[in-house]
Amino acid sequence: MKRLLITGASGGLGRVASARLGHLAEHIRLSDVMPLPYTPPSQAEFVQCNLADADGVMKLVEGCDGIVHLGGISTERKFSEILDANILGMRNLYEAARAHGMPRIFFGSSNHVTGFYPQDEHVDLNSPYRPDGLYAVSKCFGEALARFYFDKFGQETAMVRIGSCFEEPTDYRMLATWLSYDDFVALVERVFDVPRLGCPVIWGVSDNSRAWWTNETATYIGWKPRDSADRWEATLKAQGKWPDPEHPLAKWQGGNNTQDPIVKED
Ligand code: NAI
Ligand code: 15L
Repeated sequence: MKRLLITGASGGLGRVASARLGHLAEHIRLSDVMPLPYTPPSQAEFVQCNLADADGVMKLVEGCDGIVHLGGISTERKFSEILDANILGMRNLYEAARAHGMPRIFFGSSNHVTGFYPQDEHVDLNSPYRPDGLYAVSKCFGEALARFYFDKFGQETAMVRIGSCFEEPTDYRMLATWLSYDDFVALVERVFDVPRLGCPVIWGVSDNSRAWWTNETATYIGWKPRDSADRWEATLKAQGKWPDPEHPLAKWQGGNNTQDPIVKED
């Protein structure tokens, strides 16, 4: 690719993407509503932009051949914030992509779109949404929007339902949901390498024995996670991080998010 856009570049995963995806394009355009909290790699430029600003997003996407879309609200917050970043922001991004040659998109969706499934239930790609909060509802909207732009215009998107992508698993639930940084990077590489992507849903999860999700309909992507949360099981047990079976961390796939209150507007 000539130019890859990474949104949400100031966030946790954006930082990983900025540091490790430079080889995918000659130029990297990083963007976020907040300033970058680190020095960008040498071939990268930074454009500060609010995803809710349609004109700003239109300019941001111009000249890009691929987009790793990580920007947005990533936890339960006031609906007005979610609306701006995750709903208007997605609409603005897809309209800009449509105007600028439909660059392929990696969309950072979330496992919370099915957070209200119990942990003993297998969820596959045909299972109905059971979002566990308004943040999760906004990701359902994002997936529906991406699907619509594919069916109507042929816009390709990988809708990646990321599990828990952090340095290491830190609680019982993450033994099932963890996605290592290496596996995340390898998945982004495959999304931009595969000749025909289409618009698949992919569970972004490492090869954890306790995982609840499988990717049998997206094997053509050629992504095989190599890491596993299994080796943290003994440590977490020894640290006493083993919840009662009725605790949300052990009961619901969405864990503690199922208990979040609706956040009041000011
Ligand atoms: P994060 O919260 O650390 O980063 C998100 C970034 O988006 C922040 O830097 C924030 O300033 C920016 N942002 C928020 N509102 C914006 C707006 N209106 N305009 C422009 N930028 C805005 O989140 P993280 O962990 O890096 O996640 C990245 C993406 O992946 C998010 O969309 C999140 O929902 C999704 N995801 C992440 C998971 C994880 O385990 N890290 C799990 C599931 C989904
Ligand atoms: C998400 O969707 C969030 O963005 C992230 O902060 C974690 O809470 C993650 O899911 C998770 O389920 O662990």
